[in-house]
Amino acid sequence: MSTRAVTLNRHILEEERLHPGAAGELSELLVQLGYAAKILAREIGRAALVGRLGLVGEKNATGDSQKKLDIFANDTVVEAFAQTGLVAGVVSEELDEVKQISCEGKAKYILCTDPLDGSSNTDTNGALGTIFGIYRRDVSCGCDQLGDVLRQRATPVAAGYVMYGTSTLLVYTSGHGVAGFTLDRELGEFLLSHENIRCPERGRTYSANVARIGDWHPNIRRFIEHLTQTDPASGRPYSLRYSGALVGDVHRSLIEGGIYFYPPDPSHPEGKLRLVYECAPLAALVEMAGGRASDGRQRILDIPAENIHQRVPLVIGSVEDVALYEAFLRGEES
Ligand code: FDP
Repeated sequence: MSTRAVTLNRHILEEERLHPGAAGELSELLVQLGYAAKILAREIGRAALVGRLGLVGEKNATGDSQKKLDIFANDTVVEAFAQTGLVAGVVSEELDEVKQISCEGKAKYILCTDPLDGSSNTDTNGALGTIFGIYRRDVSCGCDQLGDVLRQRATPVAAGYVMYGTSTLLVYTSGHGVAGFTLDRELGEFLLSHENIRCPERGRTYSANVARIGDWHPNIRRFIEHLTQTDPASGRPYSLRYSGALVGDVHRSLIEGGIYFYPPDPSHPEGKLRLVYECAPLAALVEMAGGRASDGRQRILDIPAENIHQRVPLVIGSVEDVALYEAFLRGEES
């Protein structure tokens, strides 16, 4: 291993130097995220050996059954950020309300997180993730963490995900492109492995739970028929790839191109995925890499949050593939 390898912490510091007046606070939060990710990678890896698989017997804020790993992941991420004193509140898939942490002026940030994305995969050794968006709050509004979250519509100051798959990968943006870091377990360091990630303009795969196709808008069914028709000149048919973890499927689309979508259906009339801590952070990251994210009609990052667990439809990935989905949904293609 060469000492020329760029560690996550060095990369964070180098980005901080791009802002001469920066106080290093965002850097501190990103370092903590890296630390939490290492703990989670270790515990997910040995969960089957230490009795940490399976259900707790409770439902979380959005009605999903909670797994032991959900709770562990939530506690780990919340503690890692709370320790810094820089975070006023945390919104998490696993918490009913905004977790209030501090009202001090120093606490300039709000963390929105799905600490364990794809938790239906825990007991089958499938891909899992942690999604995060760090937002700057309006400290002049006093101690109003809920208001701070609901006022957020702009791009987070930093966003990304950790993917616990065949390796552990941390991918983030803080407004200077998108970079990915692979965990070297022996060194205990995340090392830069994916520099300046750009999402290809088109892909050859689609990710969706097509078991629900009968419940989707007929124009979405037409879109799938289009993707699966054979037309070598335009790269069709697209292959279906669906991991059951949003992070895993978005990661594939980010690296190789392609599209992930979760449309509304009768069981999820507003869509299934959560705006504030799943869709918006991933949208910010994918857009920074040159991709696109919408609810099929409008940009995810333009949708106002009405409540912290709000659900929206999500279409995300390569710019041309997402634009084509939107055109089909509008009925402009058939
Ligand atoms: P999960 O419920 O297992 O946490 O975040 C929600 C999510 O997983 C996504 O990661 C995933 O893409 C989707 O839901 C899977 O939903 P379906 O089982 O309905 O396909």
